[in-house]
Amino acid sequence: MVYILKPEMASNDGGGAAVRVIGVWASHFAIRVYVALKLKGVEYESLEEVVGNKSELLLKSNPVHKKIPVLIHHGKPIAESMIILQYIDEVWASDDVPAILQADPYERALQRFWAQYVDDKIAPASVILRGVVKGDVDEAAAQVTTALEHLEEAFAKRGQGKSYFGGEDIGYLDIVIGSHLGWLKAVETIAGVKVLDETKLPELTAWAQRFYAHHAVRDVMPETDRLVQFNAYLIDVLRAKASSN
Ligand SMILES: N[C@@H](CCC(=O)N[C@@H](CS)C(=O)NCC(=O)O)C(=O)O
Repeated sequence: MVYILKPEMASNDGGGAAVRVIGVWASHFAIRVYVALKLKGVEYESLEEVVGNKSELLLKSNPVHKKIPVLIHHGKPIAESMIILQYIDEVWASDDVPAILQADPYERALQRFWAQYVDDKIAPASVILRGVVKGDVDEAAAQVTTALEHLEEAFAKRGQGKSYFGGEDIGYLDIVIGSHLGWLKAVETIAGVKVLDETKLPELTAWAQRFYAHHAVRDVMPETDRLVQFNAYLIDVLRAKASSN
């Protein structure tokens, strides 16, 4: 069972469930953590942050970056989504649960390379296309297109007829790229640019459909309309904060 609590309701660092996630439902960084826990079959308590009003628990748990997501495992906080994914994979490792990272060191290195590439290129361009951060919209659109073209090629080369980047099941890179899909779809509505074009990206769009349908993903991937609404709300919150400073 998944419990939903407000951060203020969480007692302290040592309280609550064994596994807690401080996050925001719409955050692609947080979605990664939810998907990884679901893939491993780990029950968790979801502590939803209020946008624009960071909880004491978040500030205490991630005092350096003050960002979500944070995984709290038996009271111990772990920050940074990609580090959290690796932690989850190491802690819940047995023959009965799927592995997130592949066994082969070279495959692992490739997946980490592409995961970092995705966060360096897609995440910053996406917030420009969403109007959350100021920047050159055409340049941002071109950056996303180039990144997706590289991923299309990488999937065709690495996937070798497999369903996912991770092979027959989703893995590290699937989770990292897949977490961006909701916002990429929302960007198409918000900015009016086609980013997931199936004629240009046949492998990637087919992979995206499989990813969305996966049992660990379907319940935590927000609907595009909700993300579009959330984006407008986020922009309002940021504007109000900027004008009050
Ligand atoms: N590199 C971090 C990025 C996390 C991040 O940027 N989180 C955003 C929400 S999507 C956040 O907490 N922003 C609040 C802020 O920047 O103050 C990760 O992978 O976890």
